[in-house]
Amino acid sequence: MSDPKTYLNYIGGEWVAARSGKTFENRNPADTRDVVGLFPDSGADDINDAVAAASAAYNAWRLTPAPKRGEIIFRASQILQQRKEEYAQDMTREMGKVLAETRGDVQEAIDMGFYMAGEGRRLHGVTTPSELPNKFQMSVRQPLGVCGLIAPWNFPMAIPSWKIFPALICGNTVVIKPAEDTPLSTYNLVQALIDAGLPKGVVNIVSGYGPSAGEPLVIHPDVKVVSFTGSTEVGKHVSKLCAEQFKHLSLEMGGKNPMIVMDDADLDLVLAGAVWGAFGTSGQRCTATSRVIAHRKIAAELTERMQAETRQIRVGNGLQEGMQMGPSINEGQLGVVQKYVGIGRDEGAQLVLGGERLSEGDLAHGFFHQPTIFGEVKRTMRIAQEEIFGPVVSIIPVDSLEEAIDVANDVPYGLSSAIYTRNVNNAFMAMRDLYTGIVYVNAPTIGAEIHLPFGGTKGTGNGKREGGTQVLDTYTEWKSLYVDYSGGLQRAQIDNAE
Ligand code: UN1
Repeated sequence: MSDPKTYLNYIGGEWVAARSGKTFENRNPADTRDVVGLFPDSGADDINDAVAAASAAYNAWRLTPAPKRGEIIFRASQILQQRKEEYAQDMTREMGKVLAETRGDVQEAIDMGFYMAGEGRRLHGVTTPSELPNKFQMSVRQPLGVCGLIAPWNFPMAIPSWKIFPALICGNTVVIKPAEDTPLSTYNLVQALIDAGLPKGVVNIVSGYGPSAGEPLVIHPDVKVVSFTGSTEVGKHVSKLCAEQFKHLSLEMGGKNPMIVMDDADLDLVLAGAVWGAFGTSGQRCTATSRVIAHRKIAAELTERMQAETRQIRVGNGLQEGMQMGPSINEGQLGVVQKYVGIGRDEGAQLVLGGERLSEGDLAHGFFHQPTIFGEVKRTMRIAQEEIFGPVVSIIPVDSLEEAIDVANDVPYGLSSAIYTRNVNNAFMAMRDLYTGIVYVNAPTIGAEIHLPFGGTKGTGNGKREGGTQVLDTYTEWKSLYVDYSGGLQRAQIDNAE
């Protein structure tokens, strides 16, 4: 294989190495002999440079009319459409998920771009009557300044787009630190913006690790907004750092997403949804279906059919057409999966399928693990409570809808949930009582669309949402404007009181 390409940080419109000169390797998790590229191993100095560039660019960008900002984002989405296949290939190479999924990831960024471009002609505020005569009032959204964005590796282009596009349309400037496992896809996203005519300094990329590059970004006093997607443990740390300076903070963290299957469900439909929800992206989605809460009347049949169906999944290098599941992202994550398989066995859950690393032939060069099903899982077991972020699903038998909802809610997370039933009353009961940010009926827990709010309750988030128009609240502050054209002093609450 040829020498890997060396990538640079993008600061103030210039491509520059980390000041330390250090780099790190981005390797293909399906074949670690393949080095995707060398990326800057940046530190606080590089972050300071990038924040200074973003600060310098802020005023002109803030004053650029929002529809014009939207046109640049629109063009970036068109460019992404043209490069979709190339960028999907890059993403599979650095992240491991199969091509059908990385095409979907690029598509999600395209969708987000077109959606946010349109927001440039909306960004609605509210006008409302005054309690006083000859007085006008309204509220408008104002940008905050420099946004520090920290992205995860599982959706290497989609999730950066959920952060960058809304930040920009609102008139903010950006410093983004991509995940160290998947920086190339963020570079590709930013390249599309550059080619679309984004002014220098408006978006800056600094690659590196969390403690050395992420933390200096979070604590920089000129960074007014922080948006973080990653683990609950790191999110808690980020939250404490931001609290010191009262920063706007959006957190998207873990999940332990349940799929309830009632005894009246269409089991063919359940099967397709459960296998996709659990093993799509090798289970490495915050939205992955990690618990199937099955009515006891159909639990045994469902377990048997899931085992047969899951056995058919073709696991391998996602660049090969026809593969359905790729590797874990890195050795550490594979280790987590193996650890939880051990915990599940020790806890007395029934290992129905899988449970081993895959290492025949070329698979030995990647971090592949068998799709794994545990049956007869009890709600309190660690494999039913803790996020695994790998191809492991637990089937938990229950006796009623009430018990199913109770089990579903009895975890520290609340991102996504699903119910399969043909009974409309069950469906509405679940939509009301499942305490998650997203609920699906007769569809798996994955597959959110960008124009509805995305986020979760409890340990999943801090009440913020990405997607939908709700994301704009992270990247703006409200300003209320009162215009008194009466020509006299009018005292609110006093002059018009009875
Ligand atoms: C994530 O798992 O981190 O809803 C994001 C979904 C995708 C996004 C997932 N659209 O599964």
